[in-house]
Amino acid sequence: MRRKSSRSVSSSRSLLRRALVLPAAVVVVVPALATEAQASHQRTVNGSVSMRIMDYENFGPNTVCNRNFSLTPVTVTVGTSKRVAAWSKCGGEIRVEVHYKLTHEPNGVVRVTEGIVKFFEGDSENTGDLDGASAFGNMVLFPGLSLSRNVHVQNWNEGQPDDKADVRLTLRN
Ligand SMILES: [Ca+2]
Ligand SMILES: [Ca+2]
Ligand SMILES: [Ca+2]
Repeated sequence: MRRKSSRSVSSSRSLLRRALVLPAAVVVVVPALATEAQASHQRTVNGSVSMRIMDYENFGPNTVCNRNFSLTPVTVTVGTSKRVAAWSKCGGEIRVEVHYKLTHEPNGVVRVTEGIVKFFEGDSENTGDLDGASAFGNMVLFPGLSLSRNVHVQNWNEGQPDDKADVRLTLRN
């Protein structure tokens, strides 16, 4: 049942695929060149965060919080950037924040820069007492690609190693 016309369609699609450096799965869902051009000026980044946070307690066992959540999808227009922040709280005294900047570069690439995880510990979960921070390396998200970063932070400021968090950030363009 193969026809010559279907073969030529698939070969032009593979040219397009090479030109845009897109994986096949993405190209297949795009029905026409007009839509392709339209889609290329905006990219949406999805993602998720998982955190394992420990709150040191003077008496009794330390509190451990396992948090897993999806990030609100962020759409970025080509040539522009958006800053993103997400956080979780634990044990009445700790707040862990993840910050980064998304920049939509040409060819659908989204670059993740200025990534940092901040560890706050104090009188409440809303404390401004920043006791530790870890920067994470830039991520280059090609269209259709997912990348993850694992980041450790702890209470370096007050020398309490049982106040800590292990954060995994996953982003998909
Ligand atoms: Ca504590
Ligand atoms: Ca506590
Ligand atoms: Ca503190």
